[in-house]
Amino acid sequence: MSSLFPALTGGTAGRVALRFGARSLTYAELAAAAGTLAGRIAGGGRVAVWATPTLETAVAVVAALEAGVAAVPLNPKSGEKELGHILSDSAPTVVLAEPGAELPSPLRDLTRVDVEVHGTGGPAPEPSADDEDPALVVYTSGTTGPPKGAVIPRRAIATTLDALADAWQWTGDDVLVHGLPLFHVHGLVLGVLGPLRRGGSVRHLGRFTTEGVARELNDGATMLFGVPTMYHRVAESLSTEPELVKALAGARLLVSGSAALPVHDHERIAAATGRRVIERYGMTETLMNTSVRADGEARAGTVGVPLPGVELRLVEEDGSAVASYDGETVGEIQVRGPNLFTEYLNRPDATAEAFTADGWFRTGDMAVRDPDGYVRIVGRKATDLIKSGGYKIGAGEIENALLEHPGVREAAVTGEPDADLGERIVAWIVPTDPQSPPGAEELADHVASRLAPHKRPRVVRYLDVLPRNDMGKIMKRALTS
Ligand code: MCA
Ligand code: AMP
Repeated sequence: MSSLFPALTGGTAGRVALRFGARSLTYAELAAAAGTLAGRIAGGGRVAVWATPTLETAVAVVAALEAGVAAVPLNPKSGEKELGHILSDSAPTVVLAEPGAELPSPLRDLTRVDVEVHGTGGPAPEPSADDEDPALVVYTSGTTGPPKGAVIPRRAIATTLDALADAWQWTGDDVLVHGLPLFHVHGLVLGVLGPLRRGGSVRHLGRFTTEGVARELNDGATMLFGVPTMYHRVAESLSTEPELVKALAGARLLVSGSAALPVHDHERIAAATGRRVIERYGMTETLMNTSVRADGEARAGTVGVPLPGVELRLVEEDGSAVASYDGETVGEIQVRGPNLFTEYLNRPDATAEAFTADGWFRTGDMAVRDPDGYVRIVGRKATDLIKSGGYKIGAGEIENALLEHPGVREAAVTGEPDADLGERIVAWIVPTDPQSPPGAEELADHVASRLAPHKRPRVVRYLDVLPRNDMGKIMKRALTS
């Protein structure tokens, strides 16, 4: 197949492709850096990428794609247990990292390749990869067990980014700003590969701040991507940051995704800036499914219409399709199309379970459709999946980590509404010794070090016994404060 990034060899050589803080690369510089690295890794197996929010991560992923080699982005804050699982499951041959970055012990046995952003080599080798070949393996949490690696083929990336270009009138003239992490689809595929496929620019903030957003949008950036927590923080800051109001008012497109944007935050931003945030709906396994279009009506609380090429249906409990778009009948969203992943790595059981016999992917998201086709997400099938700060977090994974603490006899994890994070993680604990239960901070640190800091419980509640039904199953719906 052809390169995913025609602009690397097209007529945009002098244009800035990537900017991270004070450092940037033009398309010509990116082509040289990625080409040099691609030459080193081409023909080998999968590569892990130590996905810090840096220029090096962007160069490493582009190099892997140019070389036709699958990249496995790693959260640099992963705990040892989670990292160990991802490495043994994905079996990368090398790890690509920024020079000087200290890598934790599970990575020290792997060959390390430092990413040089000022390459001297020629263009990348002609990619020999096929459309169906894997481009990325992105780890995503399920309700139980450790995260699964979603194998995302090259055609899914090309398809989703081109569909978004159509929906958002996204061109090479756009300059995107964001502060999203680079080990998930949102920040990496949409936020870095998206601008590069269009021949446009991305400015990454290193870490999200409202000041950074204001600065960049007031200095030529045209689009903002963020999770609802970021838009909540924007909404909170508008009354005290006039520069931010001006910045948002002047942007071409404000896009939110990864979780539901609360109507209250949508309306507060609209009232202060005159601009409506556009919502799009996706998943690691499906990339993007729906969006409000740039020329459509950005109604609060809806994720818009299916993107070009995406088939979407709502399905009743018995598997039959919801017949009418009445804005009331709730069904599970199922999708089909070239935007879908191919499989969960090493998990044929989970892959088979995720699809219907005729190839529809079961998202687990519950929605209604308005008569004009707009999709509104109203909930999730599984209570054991928590969305906090836009991260999907499986309750089972945290429960298992908590149970490894000697002070914990029993544990159950739930999500509770949170104005900033959407949901906050709550751990319900039966302590081994009720006289001296482990403290909340100790348990948070325990989880943060084994898994990742965003998976740590924000609240710990202590019980004498967990509520269970006759079968012995924990009744999570009874766990409310
Ligand atoms: C706190 N920290 C700790 C501990 N407590 N570290 C170790 N041990 C502890 N006990 C550190 C954290 O690592 C972090 O460091 C800092 O303290 C603050 O942590 P936290 O409170 O968790 O962060 P936050 O400021 O509340 O983060 C909010 C956020 C973040 C910036 C909105 O949640 C975020 O980046 N979310 C994006 C998620 C995302 O991209 N999801 C996409 C997946 P430090 O500050 O140094 O980091 S969904 C997807 O891809 C699909 C396809 C889709 O539809 O988009
Ligand atoms: P992830 O598995 O981390 O890729 O997260 C995918 C999930 O995020 C979806 O199944 C939805 O539950 C949720 N999600 C993504 N975008 C939106 C949105 N715009 N509104 C509501 N939920 C969303």
